[in-house]
Amino acid sequence: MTRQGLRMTMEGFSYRGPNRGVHALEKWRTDEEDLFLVTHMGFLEIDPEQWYLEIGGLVDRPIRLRLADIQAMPQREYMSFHECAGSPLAPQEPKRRVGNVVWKGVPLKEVLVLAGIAKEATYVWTSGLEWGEYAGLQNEIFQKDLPIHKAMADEVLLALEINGKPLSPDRGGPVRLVVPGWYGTNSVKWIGSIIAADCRAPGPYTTRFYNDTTPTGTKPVWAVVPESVIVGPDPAVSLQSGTATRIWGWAWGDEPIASAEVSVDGGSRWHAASVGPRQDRSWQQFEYFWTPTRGQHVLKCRCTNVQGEIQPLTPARNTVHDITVTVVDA
Ligand SMILES: Nc1nc2c(c(=O)[nH]1)N[C@H]1C(S)=C(S)[C@@H](COP(=O)(O)O)O[C@H]1N2
Ligand SMILES: [Mo]
Repeated sequence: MTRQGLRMTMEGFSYRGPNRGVHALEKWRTDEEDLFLVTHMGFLEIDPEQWYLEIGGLVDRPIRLRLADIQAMPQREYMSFHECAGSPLAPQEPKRRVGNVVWKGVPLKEVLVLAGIAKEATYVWTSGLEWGEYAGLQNEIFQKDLPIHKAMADEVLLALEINGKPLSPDRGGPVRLVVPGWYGTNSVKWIGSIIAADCRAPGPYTTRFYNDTTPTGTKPVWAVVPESVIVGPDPAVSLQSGTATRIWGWAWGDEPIASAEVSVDGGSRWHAASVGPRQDRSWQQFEYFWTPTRGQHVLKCRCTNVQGEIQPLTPARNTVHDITVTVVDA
């Protein structure tokens, strides 16, 4: 049965982000206008009055919730970095589409409990309501899955708000899934159905795309691995020799970041940077002071999480970020 009250406002893959890239990310909490937007098959506009969420599969009581039902449930706020994994067609290419925002909504767990999720359920499938074409595939739904331990985690939300405002249509409103700590691809926008299951979802967005090849098989693109970016200095502005210069940026990952390092010579030597605190799953600030000499210099940053995982120098979505700065005589 096709749903009423849905309209595609733009078709096809789309990416929008700040013109200055990561150098625009100066605030701890990213303003929405500086937060990237991604969609595979198009943007959807949903009439909130006609929207509903179906919860079925391995549950005791399949249910249908309207927007007012969700709004009436207890909500929580959660700060989290939000990062796109990059193109599923080029999974090793770093894109650095990231921000740090505050979401508000109803924990997914609450609706799973309301529907009486069965003991046999090991995965929760979530799908968006849009349709269209992506990478030569027609009429596939945007369906993702979460293993039960993450689906039942307190931070996973059916979000109604971002940074204190209702979600816009392009942001996935009226209700979207948010999976803090995991790559953006898992945070299904325009959510319309939830299915409890005992296996992974079979569609292209969980099998063909967002499933990295490893030496032993494949690995779903789920938890975010450690990553960091240099926000300042902005390489578009030249620096002054002999002047103390702050090199700073953000570091994040599903696990907290324990340390960060900066190199000012293209990666020959690394210096410990100071690392700030984390709130919920926010990003963490790092900084290092450097007094440069005249010329061009390649600056790099990298971070390590509490498990000892470090960013690689080899091609990867979280490969070490570098910028080239020009230093002139003061
Ligand atoms: N329904 C739906 N949800 C989706 C997508 C999509 O194409 N359709 N794209 C995903 C991807 S790849 C990312 S990175 C995030 C982007 O969320 P944002 O546009 O709010 O930044 O949404 C995810 N959720
Ligand atoms: Mo993405």
